[in-house]
Amino acid sequence: PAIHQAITEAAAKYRFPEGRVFEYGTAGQPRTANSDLLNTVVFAVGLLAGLRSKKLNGQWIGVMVTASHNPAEDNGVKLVDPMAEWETYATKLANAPLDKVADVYNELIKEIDIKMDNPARVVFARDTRASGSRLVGILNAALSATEVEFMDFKFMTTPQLHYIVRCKNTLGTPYEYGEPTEQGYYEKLGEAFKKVMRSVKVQGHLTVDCANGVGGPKLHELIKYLPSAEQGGIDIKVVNDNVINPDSLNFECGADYVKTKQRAPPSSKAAPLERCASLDGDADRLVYYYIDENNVFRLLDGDRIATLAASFIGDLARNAGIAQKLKIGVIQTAYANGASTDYIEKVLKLPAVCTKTGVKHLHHAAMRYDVGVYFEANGHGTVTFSENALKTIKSAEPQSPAQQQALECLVGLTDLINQAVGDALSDMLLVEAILAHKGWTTKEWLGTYTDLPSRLVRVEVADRSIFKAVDAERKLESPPGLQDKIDALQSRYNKGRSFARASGTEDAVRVYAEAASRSEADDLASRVANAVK
Ligand code: NG1
Ligand code: ZN
Repeated sequence: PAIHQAITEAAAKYRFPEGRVFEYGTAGQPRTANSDLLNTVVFAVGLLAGLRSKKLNGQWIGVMVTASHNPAEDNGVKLVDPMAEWETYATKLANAPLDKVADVYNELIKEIDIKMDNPARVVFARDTRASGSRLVGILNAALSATEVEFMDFKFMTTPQLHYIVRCKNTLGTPYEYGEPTEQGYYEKLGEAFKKVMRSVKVQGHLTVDCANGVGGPKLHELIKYLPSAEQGGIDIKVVNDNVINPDSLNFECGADYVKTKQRAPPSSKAAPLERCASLDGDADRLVYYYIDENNVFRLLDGDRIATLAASFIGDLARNAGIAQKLKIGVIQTAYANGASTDYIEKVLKLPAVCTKTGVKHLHHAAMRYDVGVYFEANGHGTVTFSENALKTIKSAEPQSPAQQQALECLVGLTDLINQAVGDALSDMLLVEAILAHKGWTTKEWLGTYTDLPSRLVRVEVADRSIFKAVDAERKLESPPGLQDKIDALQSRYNKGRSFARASGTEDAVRVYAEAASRSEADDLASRVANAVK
């Protein structure tokens, strides 16, 4: 009853967003930061996070306030440990009129069967968006009203918050993940990087575009824990690290800009062949690129990071003499370039699995392997190691110095890679280490296979809910007949592949097409887009 009262009083400060219905999408982010909708959604997520923690007997739950790669004026909120059925609970809470929120909260307690005597613990953080402080205040109000123990980690990258949650929940168990502090994160990455780099040296320097987001200050901090260039470490030049001007966030820079525009940020001063990387606004996406000798932009996206990591870990497992004991798999979505899938299956001889869009699906599929390498083409991804993999790697008896070296490197990788979630800073260190080990420049990395030209178009439709996808979102079962048209179209092109699906984050349908030549890919994309309209 006290909580019911407190919720109602806290909720009375907000306005119910007239005429709008909140739905949980691919990433569960309603977007415009100043809308009443977002206030009530954040309040609902705060209430829900406490319930979820109680349900899990007081496990720490994370709440991140960010809109990732989206414009500075947007914002959003995500639960660090998402579960499909909790999305429907969030929807219920967020759509309740404010004077009824406490009633819905009570109904949920019954529906989910929550023991209210259990402790509830929540950590939260935010990116650098101006609206973040207001939204964190709302979270605070929801958590206070429901008597939840919480910690505010202020500014953090999304993966840093995931790291904190994992550390807190494994403290005192055999799976202890690390020190649950921001410094602990840097120390862990720094130590692991040194271990992986023991016998090699990074060539040249790396320019990192931080999207003018929270990744900028955090990268500056991380660098303090890395070996200097003289010690064999990376010579990192940090650019687009302005977090003072709030409008510059993701503006003409960052991983999403680079991937979708297929060009370097206009502000880039990188010379030809210089190695460059871009993070997104909350530093959970990473892409690499360079300008070649002919001034042509060359992108190394998530597919490239996945193939690089899978090939390296496969080699290490063989060199360590444990290849037979580690089942390695690569998880992609339908947006992965067909050439990368071919390369994984035919050259790396590893299984390539396709899942629905959204990292929760990829992460889940990755967990079915001892080593699960998963990346979305847009640069979000990581590598997971199963319990069996960790045991195998840590207990293997090396039979030669070469085996020992490979094993030590693998051990280092299990610490270097953020296994909780895709992490641009951790992925960046991984890529740098692999390139150093292979002695590769970005040009050699790009040379492993040739991407098929591809095109992604966004099609505005009257009602995107009629587009129902099946087969890992590669086929449409509704509207009737459309898939047959797409099949017929793609069969006319050399290496043609195309699919359409409703976006989970935008009110639009996305059409993807690839084919043997640029003109064929463009043509196929526009014909399929016309069929969708
Ligand atoms: P939607 O809008 O459902 O296509 C987009 C990205 C996903 C993922 C989510 C979450 C593409 C084609 N889609 O999803 O990969 O990153 O946003 O941010 O890039
Ligand atoms: Zn992001």
